[in-house]
Amino acid sequence: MLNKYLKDINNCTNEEIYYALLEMVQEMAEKKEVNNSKKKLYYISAEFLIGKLLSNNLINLGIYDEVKEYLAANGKNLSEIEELEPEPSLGNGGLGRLAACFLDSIATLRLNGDGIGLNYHYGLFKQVFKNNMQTEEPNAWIEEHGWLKKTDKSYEVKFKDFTVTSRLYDIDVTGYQNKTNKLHLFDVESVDESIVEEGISFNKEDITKNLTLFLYPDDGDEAGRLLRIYQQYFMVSNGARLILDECEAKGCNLYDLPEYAVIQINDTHPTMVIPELIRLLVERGIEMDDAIDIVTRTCAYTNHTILSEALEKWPMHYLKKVVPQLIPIIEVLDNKIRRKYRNEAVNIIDEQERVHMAHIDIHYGFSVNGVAALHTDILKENELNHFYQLYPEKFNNKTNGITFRRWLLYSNPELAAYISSLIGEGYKKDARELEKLCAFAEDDTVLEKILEIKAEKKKALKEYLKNTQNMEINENSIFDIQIKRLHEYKRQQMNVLYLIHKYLEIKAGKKPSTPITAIFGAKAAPAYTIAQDIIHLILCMQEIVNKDPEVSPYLNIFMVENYNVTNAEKLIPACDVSEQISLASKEASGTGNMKFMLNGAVTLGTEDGANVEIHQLVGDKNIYVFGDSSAEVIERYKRGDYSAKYYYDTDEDIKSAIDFITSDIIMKVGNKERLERLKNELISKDWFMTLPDFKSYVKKKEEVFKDYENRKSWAKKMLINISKAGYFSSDRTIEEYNRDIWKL
Ligand code: 26Q
Repeated sequence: MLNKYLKDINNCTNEEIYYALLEMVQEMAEKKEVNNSKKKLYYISAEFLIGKLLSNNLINLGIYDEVKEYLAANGKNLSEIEELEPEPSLGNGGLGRLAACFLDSIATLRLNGDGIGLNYHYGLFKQVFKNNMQTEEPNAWIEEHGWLKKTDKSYEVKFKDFTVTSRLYDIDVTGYQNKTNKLHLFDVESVDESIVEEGISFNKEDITKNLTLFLYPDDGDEAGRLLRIYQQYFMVSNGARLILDECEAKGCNLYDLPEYAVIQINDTHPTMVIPELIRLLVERGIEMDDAIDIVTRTCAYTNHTILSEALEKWPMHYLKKVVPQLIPIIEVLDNKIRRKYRNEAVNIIDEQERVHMAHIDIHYGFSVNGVAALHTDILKENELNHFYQLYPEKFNNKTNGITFRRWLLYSNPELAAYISSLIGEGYKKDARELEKLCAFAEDDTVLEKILEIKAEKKKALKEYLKNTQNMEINENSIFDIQIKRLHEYKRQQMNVLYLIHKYLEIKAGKKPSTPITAIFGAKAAPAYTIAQDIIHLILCMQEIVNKDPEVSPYLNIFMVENYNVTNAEKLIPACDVSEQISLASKEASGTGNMKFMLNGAVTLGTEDGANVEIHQLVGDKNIYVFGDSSAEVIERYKRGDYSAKYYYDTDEDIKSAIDFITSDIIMKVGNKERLERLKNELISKDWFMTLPDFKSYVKKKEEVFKDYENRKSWAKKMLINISKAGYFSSDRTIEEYNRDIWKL
């Protein structure tokens, strides 16, 4: 097989080998069986953060080892070849990566399900640090030869003042030793990459040219927000027609649509698929009431956030400007609710003429799910309580999961091979078998080997960061890692306040017995000023700490540039301490927490999102939990009496850490405006309550670092974490979606 593509391998450049492998994988994927059963799932999402595909596909097709060995035997190195593959950045973070893990599991479980999304030419921006600040550049990932396959599918999509022609591109999604599904990505034929100016700025006016250029970071200016509506409608209008076409081709008469299709709406971003489908059904001769009923039985909604500012509410005048054809339908949907319930809180259009997208999903879908047990409980009891009272039967929980193919077999083959040698290969198909590892919790040889593998992965990370980011990290230190989008609720600012505190302690002569390396990775939305300020503070501290000969033997700080899937694959296996420190009640689930645990890191976290379930699984001894509970936090918000100033005034450690932000030492490397703004924010607002948790965070962290010294008992914690991670396989999550919602 390989010989056909790699005839004269010795004379091939790495690039030629890459393209040959790509072609081979595509041909093999095409030959795989496709599930053509009657009912199909459509997972519709504005984001699919798929990461590089070559190795993942080789693993799923079962030829990774063979290819790697064949290349090695001919003096070639697969890792070097992989470096040539550009990473598509078709997602912001968790929600987009979840969609990618789900596609992998859907195909692996032989379910009939495809993804529908957009083909952003530059995806999310590439992050470049300059003067200790983030700048943004386009990430061009589409190449002449790549994974995208141009199809003959194309639709005319009408907006108020113009029409665009779409083009569908497909990416094959291989399942592990199984079938192949499709990721359908729609693009605009008239898109024009040349309108991008400096950085990521471009002319926002000409929609026909810019519609699929960029993925929107989770906020934006006025023109940007309008463009986001154009994108959303473009995605759902194409998606809805693709779905109806496929169903009709199978003999569906449209009244029986729910027997042919189930649409999972990934957060509110694709919500317009509901009115759009109703519009299309009515256009095809179905009565409005019937169309509404059909669509309600076809659509299901997943909520990923309880931050009210992140729940999409589009002003009516925006929608009128972009998609006037949906207005009469949205008004009908709203009127029905007003007549039926007479409760302001559940209306679709509010008094300020804003359309609440989540309300459309809940009223006109048959299922509403949260993404972790605590998150779903909070939705039911608080944020969506009015809706829960109306439709208790619609609400259900689906705790997130991750694909073990990418986050263990590929990222950490050393650990995977060792696990196989202990408990066999069964865990690769049934992740719960990892529990068999518990039997080795007292086995010194096993514990030593686990530590050895961790040390090896730490060395590999050191090499990687040296080569790609010119960083010098100490492999004999504790790797303490926080990698995730920059957001105040995730509280990177608390971690950096700790590091300031530690720096001041070391300066005062109190030195940690094992050196600590704190690693961050995070992109901030360009318009999210405080998030940019926090990145600035981290980068300033990196410069100060690493350059100080008194401090750097004991403490180092590194912020990796352009955190993405590819570098997550290197960082996660090397981690000792996994930072999951969101303000309790704010992180819907988190999925990085699961990836770390699977790779033998120990969690330092609040009782939030899926951390709660990790805690229940591993028990008190194998996780470090601190901070106020979600109930306490929710109560404090309700009382509205939180005063950050009080903590600043009454706690010496807090005061000196915060004051350091504007000290002469930082001002030498930093920007006065940014640092003063951040300090002021922490003292006067601190909306995500960093200060009340600070003391217990510092205390817990000291306990973690002390426990790390006892290598054997630490190794046992690692082993228990790995053995209990099976629950977080996305195969389990997808089985539950199918059992309770999709019923394929
Ligand atoms: C909204 C409007 C305009 C522009 C952008 C957006 C936007 C884009 C992306 C809003 C939100 C997002 C992303 C949300 C997200 O990633 N949520 C995370 O989802 C994960 C998967 O369920 C959870 O594990 C995380 O807890 C949650 O934060």
